[in-house]
Amino acid sequence: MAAPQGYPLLCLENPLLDIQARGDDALLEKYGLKANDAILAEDKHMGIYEDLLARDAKLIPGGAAQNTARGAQYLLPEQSVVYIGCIGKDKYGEVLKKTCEEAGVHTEYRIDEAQPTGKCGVVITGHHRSMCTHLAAANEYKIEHLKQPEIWSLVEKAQVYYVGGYHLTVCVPAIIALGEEAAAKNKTFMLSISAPFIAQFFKDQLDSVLPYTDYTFCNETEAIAYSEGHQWGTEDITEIAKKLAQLPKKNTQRPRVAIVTQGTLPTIVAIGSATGTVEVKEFKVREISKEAINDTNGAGDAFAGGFCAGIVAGKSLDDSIDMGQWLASKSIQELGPSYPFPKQTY
Ligand code: 26A
Repeated sequence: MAAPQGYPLLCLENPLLDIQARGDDALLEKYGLKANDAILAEDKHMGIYEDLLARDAKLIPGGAAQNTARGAQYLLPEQSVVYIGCIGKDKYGEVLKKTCEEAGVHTEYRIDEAQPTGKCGVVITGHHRSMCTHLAAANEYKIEHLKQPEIWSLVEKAQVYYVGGYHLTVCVPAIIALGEEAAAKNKTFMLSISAPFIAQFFKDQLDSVLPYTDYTFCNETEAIAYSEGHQWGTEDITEIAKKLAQLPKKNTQRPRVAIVTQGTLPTIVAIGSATGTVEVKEFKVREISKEAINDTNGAGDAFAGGFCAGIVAGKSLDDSIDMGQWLASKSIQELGPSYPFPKQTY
């Protein structure tokens, strides 16, 4: 049962189960994968899940924004986060639901009768990860599901929206509906670009939702992919962050903030203003020793989770960035996009 008062943070995207194992160059080559990438699976990739399972793969709850939702709830009081997406009627779907419940995230999954729960094959080589996603049921989320009265009332009760850019491959109208709601009522709308292929191949979809964003997240490779796709003629991360902050904006009552993470390099934050000026800030990451790193899969999602928690809790921009960096440093010491248990406090 949904809490009658609703949840301040609402996250939308693709619920996936990660099938993660260590791989090697031969496995990457077999499926034509880059060491560090995220793609949508085509027919030729479908064997990868069996191959990963044969390599003693771990089944880990994933889906980028679902990881962010669990991360934000980790730092917030009970009943702060609701997550929306579509799963199948199967064991993998049950696992996702249970993991969210244990993390205190309320889920409003649509359950598709025909398609299985989506999965993401994750090939780990060193500190790289290559992700190959078969969306299946996750691809079946439609605007009419979001507009169902019991779901839409949760949308209305939320104050902050976080959408994973991966959902641009699934249901743009749902993202726009959240953006419109946020803009109309001066609530906060955040979106992560999620992967270079979103900036390259879902460019128009991305550009149709960016005007709604109060906070735009990306990492350095996504920033460069966006710049290339828009012929900005620069690979300078600070320049790109500034331009992202200055893109047209629907809700002019809030400045646009563009946040670019760059692994262990400082996070670049560009803050736009109504007058067209942009302020840039840099934040060092919380460094941990190489030996303490387990895997970096989900680091960006964890960062966004900590940041969202800060914003929902009414913290300053600087404090929210620090909460993101704290949670990211915790997550990379775990296997996959997970958080320490028992709970550590910020
Ligand atoms: C549509 N695609 C490609 C995806 C994803 C995705 N989440 C949603 N949609 N491809 C990979 N992921 C998730 O990213 C997390 C790491 O940042 C993986 O499930 C993984 O948990």
